[in-house]
Amino acid sequence: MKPHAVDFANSAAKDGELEPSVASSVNSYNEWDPLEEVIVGRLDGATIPSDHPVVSCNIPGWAARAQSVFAGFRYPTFMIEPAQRELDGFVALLESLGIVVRRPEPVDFRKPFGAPGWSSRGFCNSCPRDSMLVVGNEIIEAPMSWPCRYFETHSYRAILKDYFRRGARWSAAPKPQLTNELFNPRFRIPEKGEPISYILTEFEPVFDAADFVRCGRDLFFIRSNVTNASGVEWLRRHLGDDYRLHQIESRCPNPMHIDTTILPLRPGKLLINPEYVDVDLLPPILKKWDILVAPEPDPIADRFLNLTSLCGKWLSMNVLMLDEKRVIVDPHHKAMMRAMEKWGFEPIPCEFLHYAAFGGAFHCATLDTRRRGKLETYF
Ligand code: ABU
Repeated sequence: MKPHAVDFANSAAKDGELEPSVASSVNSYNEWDPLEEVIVGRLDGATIPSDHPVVSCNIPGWAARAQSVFAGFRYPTFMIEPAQRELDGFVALLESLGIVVRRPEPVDFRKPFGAPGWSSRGFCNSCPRDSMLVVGNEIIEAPMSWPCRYFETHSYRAILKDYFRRGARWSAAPKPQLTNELFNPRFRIPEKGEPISYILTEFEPVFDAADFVRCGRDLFFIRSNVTNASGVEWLRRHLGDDYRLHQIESRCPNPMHIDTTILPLRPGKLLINPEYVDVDLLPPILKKWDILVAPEPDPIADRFLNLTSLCGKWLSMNVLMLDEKRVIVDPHHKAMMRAMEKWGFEPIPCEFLHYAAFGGAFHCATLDTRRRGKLETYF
C-alpha cells in the first residue's frame, strides 16, 4: 500500500467515513500564499492561566501580578465582550473575502485536569497558532510547556479528524511530563545587557508552534521560555531532510513566540523587530532578502488595555498575510499601516486591540490550514 493511502479493507472506509483525497484538505507551506482556509480561535470559557513560573515569566509586569491573583478564575465579561466583538468582526472580514473559517469547540477551561505530579485549570483557545504547526499537508500538535495549555488541541479535534479523513497528515509530538525537572527554579528574567537565558531545561522536548515561521523548505525559529533546544531537535528530525530549520537570535528578555520578532511577509521580504533583532546576526540565508524594520508601535493610551495585555508592545507586528499583497493590520497601528503601504502591501484594517488580553493578535489568533501553493525554496 502506498504511504498515506486509505486502507479500503477498513470498515470505516467502506462505510464512506474515510475519503481518499488527491489534494489534501491541509496545504500551507508559508506565510503568504493565497489564503483559502483558516482556523480562528475562540474566547468562550476563557480562564485566567493557572499559576506556574513558566506562565508568570512570560507575562508582562502588571498582567503577571493580576494573573497570579486571579489565576483559575474566568475572564470577566467586561474583558470578553469587547474582544468578542473584535473577533466577530475579524471572522466576518475573512469570510467576506471568501476565506473558509473553521472554529474550535467551546470548552469550559475552568475545569481542573492534570497528569502525574501536577494539576491545573485551562486557559482558552484564542490562539491556534501556538498549539499547532502546519507544514504542507501535515498538522503537528505541539508539546506545550504551560500546564494550563496541556490539552488545548482537544478543542480542535473535530476539525483535525475532519482534515485527517480528507487526506491530511496529523501528528503530535510526545506529550511532555511537565514535572519540576523541566523548569529552572533559579530562573529570573535577564536584566538589560545580561545574556538571554530561559526558564526551560532540556529535561524533555517542548515547543510552542508559534515559535516557528515557515518559508517553504526553510523554517525559522526562536529559542524561548516555551521552546527548548530538544523541542527544536524533535521537530527537525520529524520534518526530515526536506526541511531546514534556522535559528533567529532574539534579544527579547522574555521571549515567547517568534511572530513579534520576525515575520516573513512574502518571498524576499522579512519584517523584523529592531529591538529584538540584530540584523548582523540574522542567518546568512536571509542576506539576499529585504529586511523591513517594523516602525515603533503607536502607544496604546488605554491604561486597562495596557495592564491586561498578555503581550508586549510589538504586537503591532502580529499581522496576517492573505496573499503576497494584502495584510490584515490593526488600524490603531498607524505607523505599521503606513509602513506596509510604503513597502507595497495593501493593509486591510481590522480592530483587534482587546484580544491582547487573551494572548495575541491576527497571526496568533489564526492557523492557516490551506493556502494555494506548493513546497518551494525561496533562498
Ligand atoms: N503570542 C505572541 C505574543 C508575543 C509577544 O508578546 O511578544
